[in-house]
Amino acid sequence: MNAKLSPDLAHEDLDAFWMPFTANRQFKANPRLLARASGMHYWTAEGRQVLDGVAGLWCVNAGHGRPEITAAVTRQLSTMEYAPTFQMGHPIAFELASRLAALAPPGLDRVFFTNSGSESVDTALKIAIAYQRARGQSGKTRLIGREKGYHGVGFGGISVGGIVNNRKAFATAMLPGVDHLPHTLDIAHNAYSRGLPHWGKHLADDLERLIALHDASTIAAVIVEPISGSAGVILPPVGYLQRLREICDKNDILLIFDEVITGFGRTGKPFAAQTFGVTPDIMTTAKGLTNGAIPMGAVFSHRKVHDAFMQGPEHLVELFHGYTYSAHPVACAAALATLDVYASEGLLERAATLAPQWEDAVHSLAGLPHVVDVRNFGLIGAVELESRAGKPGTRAFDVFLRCFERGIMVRQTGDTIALSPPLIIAPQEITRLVEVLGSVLRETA
Ligand code: PXG
Ligand code: PLP
Repeated sequence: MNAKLSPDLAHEDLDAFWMPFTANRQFKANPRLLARASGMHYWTAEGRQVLDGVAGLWCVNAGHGRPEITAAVTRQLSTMEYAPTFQMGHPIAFELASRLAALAPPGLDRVFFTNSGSESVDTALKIAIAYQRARGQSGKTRLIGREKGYHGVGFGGISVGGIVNNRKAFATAMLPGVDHLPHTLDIAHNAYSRGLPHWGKHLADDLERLIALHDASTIAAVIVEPISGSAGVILPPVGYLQRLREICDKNDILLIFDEVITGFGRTGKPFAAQTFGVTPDIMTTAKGLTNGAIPMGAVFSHRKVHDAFMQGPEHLVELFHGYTYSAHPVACAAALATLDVYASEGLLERAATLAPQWEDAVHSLAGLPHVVDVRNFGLIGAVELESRAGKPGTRAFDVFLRCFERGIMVRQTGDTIALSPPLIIAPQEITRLVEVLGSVLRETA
């Protein structure tokens, strides 16, 4: 028998699941259980409808319960549920890689499959270091990340990442030879910027300082999120990413964009690299690749990076890396169906169309109690609240809870409320999302 989905689960029934990134005891004392989803909505175990303001966790870009994806997954499960991709192949893996290569920024047309964003990041970091070695630069092993960066939870990802709570318990276990750029959040200069902030391009120049300190001959790659989501929506100042690209080029350092959140239409083009007109050497993705239906990630490498590996004897494995479930056939089927939905409904460009209404809507929250900043880009929004003295995060958590009770799902990180709805959102749903959030902000002390 399948587990029952009952609204009156006894407390014991919740004990065994050690929940990720959750205050387990607080949650289990007062659980929020989701039972069903369709389109823009979840339904709770009690049957209450909740408007999804965060696309699950930034992944359900085409909305919930897409029958095209369900059908493709079901068909694949009954045709071939699993096939290895170590020294074997299956056709839709190649088809998917080609489809993705065609969507990617110019040159990024070699695709390595993973099962999550964290695995994509681990893969990209390993490719970067092995690439330098493959071309005779084996001293280039250092990695440069950024303060407040989120690159998943693998040891590689937390090492280049810059979120203190994700790192401090593991401090001595992290990768050696990692340094960090400063983050680009500066409320004093940039509060209430509409779209990209204009102040802060010079923060990219810190990369030159790190290069002077460590020497370019020791640095393999720089990894940044074009827009960071997890740390509370931090935008790149105008010109900042271009400047990082210039400095990397000048110093023969690879630039990796972590597009796990920004990929697949969130910024109004397939990838933020295209929106911002800056092409990285490696790009990590996951989430929207399968609309969240089946776990999958993909790492896009520039052909020059890939080709550096293809030099030795042809019978040898070029990259000693891969996952049992790399290019899992069911995930490939889900991804192909997802790409079809995105294409037929123009969803990878829809955020650009909605962006003006979205920007006005989220900025209408400026001036409400405790709001200190509002940020937006594409179909991403954030409202930053002043922290309660001595109790950081509690104000935004209260807002999150009240929003859920009022029928909208938002995401809280620290004292920031983040919004990233499915790209199918209707204009009147944008209005409703922001109205409910606004009324909750008005009544939260
Ligand atoms: N890189 C980036 C830029 C991410 O945003 C990951 C890597 C890791 O992906 P996986 O699939 O291993 O979780 C992420 C994930 C939030 C939130 O609310 C963001 C993520 C995950 C969960 C919640 O901001 N990002
Ligand atoms: N641990 C053991 C003992 C294994 O045999 C394997 C894979 O064969 C792994 C971990 C890695 O699992 P995956 O390939 O799913 O990442």
